[in-house]
Amino acid sequence: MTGAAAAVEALMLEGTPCVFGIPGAQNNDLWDAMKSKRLPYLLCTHEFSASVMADGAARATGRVGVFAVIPGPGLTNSLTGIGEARLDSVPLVGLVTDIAHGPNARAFQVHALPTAALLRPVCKLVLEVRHVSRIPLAIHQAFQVARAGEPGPVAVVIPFDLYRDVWCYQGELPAPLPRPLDEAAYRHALGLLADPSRSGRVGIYAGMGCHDHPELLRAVAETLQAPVATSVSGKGALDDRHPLAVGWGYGRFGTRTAENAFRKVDTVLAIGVKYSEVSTANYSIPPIRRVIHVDAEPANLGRNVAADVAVHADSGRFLERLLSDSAAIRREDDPGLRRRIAQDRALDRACHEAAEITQAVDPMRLFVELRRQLHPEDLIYLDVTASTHWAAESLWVPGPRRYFAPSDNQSMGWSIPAAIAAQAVRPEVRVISVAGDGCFLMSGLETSTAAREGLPVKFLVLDDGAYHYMQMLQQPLYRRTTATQLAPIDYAAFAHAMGLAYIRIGTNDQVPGSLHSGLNYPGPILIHVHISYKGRELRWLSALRTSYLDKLDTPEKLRLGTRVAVRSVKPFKVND
Ligand SMILES: Cc1ncc(C[n+]2csc(CCOP(=O)(O)OP(=O)(O)O)c2C)c(N)n1
Ligand SMILES: [Mg+2]
Repeated sequence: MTGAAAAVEALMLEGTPCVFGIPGAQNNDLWDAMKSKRLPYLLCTHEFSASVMADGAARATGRVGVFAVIPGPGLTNSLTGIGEARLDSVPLVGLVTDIAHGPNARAFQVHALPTAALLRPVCKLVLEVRHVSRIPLAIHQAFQVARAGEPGPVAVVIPFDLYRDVWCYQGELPAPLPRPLDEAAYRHALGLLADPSRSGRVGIYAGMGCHDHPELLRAVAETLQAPVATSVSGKGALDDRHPLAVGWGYGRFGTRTAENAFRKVDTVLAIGVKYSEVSTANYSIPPIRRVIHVDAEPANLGRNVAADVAVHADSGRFLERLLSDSAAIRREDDPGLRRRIAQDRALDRACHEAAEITQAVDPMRLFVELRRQLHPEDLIYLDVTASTHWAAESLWVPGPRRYFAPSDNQSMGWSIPAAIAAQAVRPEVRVISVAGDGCFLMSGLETSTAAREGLPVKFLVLDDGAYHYMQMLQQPLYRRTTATQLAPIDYAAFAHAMGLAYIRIGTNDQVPGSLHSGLNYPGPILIHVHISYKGRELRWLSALRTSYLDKLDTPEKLRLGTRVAVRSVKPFKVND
């Protein structure tokens, strides 16, 4: 078998649903083998999309996402998406073709950038193949490592000439790596949870690591009578309709319900979560008396929030063990807690529903309507827009792996390729992406892929003609905005050019009807929302601002105060 055929067989043995990428002279053998062996592939328009598509598909399915790129520009284009998967703990395998390295390899080959060296800082592991016989083994090892512990991207670097070499293989899958559970630390955590006089009221903070164990999480929460808050990427780990679900983030930046519920919490049980900068609005998470931190990666434990008990464990194994000890940790039914949560959630909802902006669409009006109209199985991909924080606050997510955002690398343009890939591997569900207009300009041409393939993604673009996210960070500190205005775009013409249907939503009144028409259109459609952010309070931003100012030292505060005072009285150019 050729190296290319062996690579494809290995991918098929791993159950790869689709390979995302763009062919080039160095990996045409691989693409040809995919076609011969009927391994599904999806051609994208830019390799940023290749890695992001693998990420989007992985998040939607819980399985390893796969992409294939050429060395040089294909590789460097893909680095942003690999970086997102690295920081957001998403399992990817990248088949990165390399230049030839054998004794007869020539100097100055095309795309001769240092492939493995470029990949190493952004990958969990880079496997360099130097002989055709190693190709399947390296691919299987890559899948194993990508899934193990804290998931992440693994690159398999294969010099192109090896794809054409021939070898005799025995196809064989290695056993999965064991899921960790530090028994001593578990006992310690159990001891604390089983003693209410020490642990008091328990609250659960659930991250992305909980997505594959929603039933275990629910059962543990009910046993402990614990309110459950999630990180942004953990949204849906517990169905938001559950009476113990309090929404996202337990500080001033998340839902009011979570903030209130966690004021009364004495011990937080944080599972599969990293307390990263964005998900804590610049580390402004309130301190809680006792912290039990559970994570599959020991280096994550207690990093930003000191842990009284640090448990190196796979979330599923930890939750299973806790349930097997449920008699020891069971708390009395607490109808008062459930009533308070229900009241706070009703209050949160009422705040979201009040339209505060009338000159164009109020972002909350859009998300409240999305919440009403989404089906429980729908997948929604958010981008790096100011709106992502309104969405996190207001969208209720009825289960795991339905709500996705690029959390810790904040890669603009991510939602579009991620949503297309999700639709490719999950054709039975409706997939929606929500991008700001700035994000849309980064990867909007990828919508042509949805049109070409007939993938009926609903692409929402929130058009405010600007980088509002940057404006809201710049304005209070500099009293002006710089480099934030976007060119006006004719979105109807753009949709037509890409082969998408088009609908525009210009006012709050149009939101229910037009959103309904757009979401129920049978094919891919651009839903162009003329949005205005002027005047809407954003809890995440207020918390971020306070935390930022609190952390400045006195000279920095003085400099900032002087700048703000001077610019407040001097006329200045508002924009750009
Ligand atoms: C690739 C990349 N470049 C720059 C940034 C910094 N950044 C974060 S949000 C943002 C603006 C987003 O604008 P838009 O998509 O229009 O969203 P809006 O906030 O206006 O809804 C920028 C430039 C980033 N996160 N990623
Ligand atoms: Mg914008």
